[in-house]
Amino acid sequence: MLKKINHIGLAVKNIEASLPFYRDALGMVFEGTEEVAEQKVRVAFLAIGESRIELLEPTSDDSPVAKFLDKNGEGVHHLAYEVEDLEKALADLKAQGVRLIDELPRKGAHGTSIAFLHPKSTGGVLTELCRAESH
Ligand code: CMX
Repeated sequence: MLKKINHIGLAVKNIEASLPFYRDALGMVFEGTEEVAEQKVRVAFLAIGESRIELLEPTSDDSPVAKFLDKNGEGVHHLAYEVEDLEKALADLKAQGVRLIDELPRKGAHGTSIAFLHPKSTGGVLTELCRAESH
């Protein structure tokens, strides 16, 4: 069902303040920023080899990422796996009793479709499934 890890999401207070570490000190390739208005976040992608990290910055005080930062501070927010067929993956997981946050895919960054699984079913790790490109 899974193709690979697509990205690891890290919650940060401010993308610009976080970039010098990831882009300059670690030397990851900065691929730009994008606002995902529907989820009240601005994201930045940084690539290293096949892997990427996604910095998530809240765009308002009621953003879910703002709530995460209040509760936990900066740190790992979610793990995103890439799947070929997102609807089928969600149906299969639901049939196996996995609790879904999103029953239907929604819009992620870079034109992706994404859906989150509930941390209660994943050992506390917020897990995203994504389909890489819009078909
Ligand atoms: N890690 C672990 N647990 C988390 C969590 C996290 N990052 N975020 C939320 N939870 C827990 C909550 O504590 C809550 O637990 P309880 O049910 O025990 O209280 C549960 O998950 C549900 O959280 P919620 O906030 O009550 O549920 P919502 O449906 O309102 O929102 C979610 C869930 C995950 C969508 C939202 O919290 C969130 O993080 N949204 C931003 C998602 C994001 O990163 N978007 C950018 C994606 C861009 C891309 O990747 O393409």
